[in-house]
Amino acid sequence: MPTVHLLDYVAGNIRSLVNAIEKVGYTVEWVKSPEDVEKADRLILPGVGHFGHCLNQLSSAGYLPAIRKHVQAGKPFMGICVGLQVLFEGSSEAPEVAGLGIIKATLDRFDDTTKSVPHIGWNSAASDKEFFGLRSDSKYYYVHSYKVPYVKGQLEAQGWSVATARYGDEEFVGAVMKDNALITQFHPEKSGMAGLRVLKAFLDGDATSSTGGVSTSAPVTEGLTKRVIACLDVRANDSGDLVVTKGDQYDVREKGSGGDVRNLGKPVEMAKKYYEQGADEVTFLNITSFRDCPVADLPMLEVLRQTSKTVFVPLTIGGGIRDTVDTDGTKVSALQIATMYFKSGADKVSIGSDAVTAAEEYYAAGKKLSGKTAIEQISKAYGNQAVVVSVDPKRIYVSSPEETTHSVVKTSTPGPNGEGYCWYACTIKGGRETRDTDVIQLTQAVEAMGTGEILLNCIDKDGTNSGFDLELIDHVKSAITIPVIASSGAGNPGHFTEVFSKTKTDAALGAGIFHRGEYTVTQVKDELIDKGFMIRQFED
Ligand code: 1PR
Repeated sequence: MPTVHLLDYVAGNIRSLVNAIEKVGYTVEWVKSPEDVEKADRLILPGVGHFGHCLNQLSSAGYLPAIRKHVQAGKPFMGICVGLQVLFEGSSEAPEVAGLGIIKATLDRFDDTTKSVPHIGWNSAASDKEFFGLRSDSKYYYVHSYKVPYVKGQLEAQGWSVATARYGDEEFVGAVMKDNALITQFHPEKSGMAGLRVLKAFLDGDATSSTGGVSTSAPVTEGLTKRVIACLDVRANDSGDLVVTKGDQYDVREKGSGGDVRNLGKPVEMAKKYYEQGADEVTFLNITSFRDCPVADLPMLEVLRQTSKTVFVPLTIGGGIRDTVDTDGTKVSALQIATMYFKSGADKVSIGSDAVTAAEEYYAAGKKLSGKTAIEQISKAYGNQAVVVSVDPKRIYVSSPEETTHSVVKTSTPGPNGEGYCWYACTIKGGRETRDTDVIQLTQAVEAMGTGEILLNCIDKDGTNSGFDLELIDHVKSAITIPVIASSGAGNPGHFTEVFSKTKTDAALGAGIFHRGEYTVTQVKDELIDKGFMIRQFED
């Protein structure tokens, strides 16, 4: 098999890129020193995380001159995400750090006054000239807070062809190419078939690859799509097998005393099924901690390794991401656990209970960041986009706002005694312990710590098939700027339409609706398309 050189400077989920490269018929040779770059024919520089951190890493290992030489010699080069950004002159993310300056332009942050930042999800890379298999009617997976603003003619004057995307009222650079170089802000390895096509065209050296996409003069609807996410709660059942399960208000046992853990299927197979139905992301929540197992043997690591071979959209893993002690007594940090998951194919980790504890400590310290929380450490090492906080709130009803110091919502579904207000209490340990911290306190604290996204469950709604808690979603959306994934209660495609039309949620997640075979992800997306939402369509 032909080879490609991959420069890994600890940039997060490199496994998916390797899987994607192998899927399109190439093998990876690792670049271990600047001399290896000189030997490389095709070179890929992946990247997630912080612009300054990335450049400092590359600089201290002596890679920058070798990369510059490779690109300027016109040899095949692909930069992905921060691997794109380093080719520019600089970024407001780290004004003191200079980029390679091969492309004369700088990056700045998306404006978050009118939209969620980071920009996470599926967007276009549209161009009046197709290159490297890019199609103006395809959608690609982006995750970043800083972008190269598109200024018509600026990069073209330097000889680059440009594909752009639009987020709110900002148009930015999605990909550029010149000769044998293709650099993309999006992640081809996470962009389903559309991304694999781009990767293959680059590796084949097929810069003018014609894909049969839309004629370039066709109108293209640009913008971020609404994401539909499939969530798999995974645990060992009573016979010790790893199964996908699903609770009603977090109770995963069949009704009746001594009921078995509900077994709805096998995690790897189900993830593949949802990917092929068009799920924009797949989330695994490990709802037992597999306490008796050494950390390095966590069953979810193998689930991720297997899943990432066939599922080319982002994978999130949650459950048990916290500092812990291994079975042999060794201390293992949350960052080390997250690293194992990233190396196994996860793109994001989702933190539940530990985030609540961290938020409580943050307020107790007078809103001072300690730098020591799992959220801060993981986001510093892998970027904000790699950290999701999974919130498990439940309603506490009150008759008037004065009855509590917490942020309340005036509710249209009053409490059991006719109470007209409620606040949302955070829970930990899978909903078993309720804390005196509300959902606004929690989400604002974890946003300050560097969380990239909120997975907003709702225990009252979980498994009820009665629709999302719109009041909860509005409440949280109005308090933070990072994206929110609405979760809990989806029972039919109309519930997805409802949550996207009545709230500003960035994504919506379903579990039971898909596992019980009531509806497919495709049916949900068809309904959304029918109602006029911009949605990524699955490409074979
Ligand atoms: O606290 O960091 O170890 O994380 C534990 C994680 O496991 C948390 O994300 C928590 O939400 C999840 N979890 C713990 N216990 C349960 C349980 O069900 N007994 N699952 C549980 C929560 C996840 C929801 C569900 C939606 C949609 N379920 O995301 O998928 O409610 O369901 P629906 O569409 O069927 O209504 P830590």
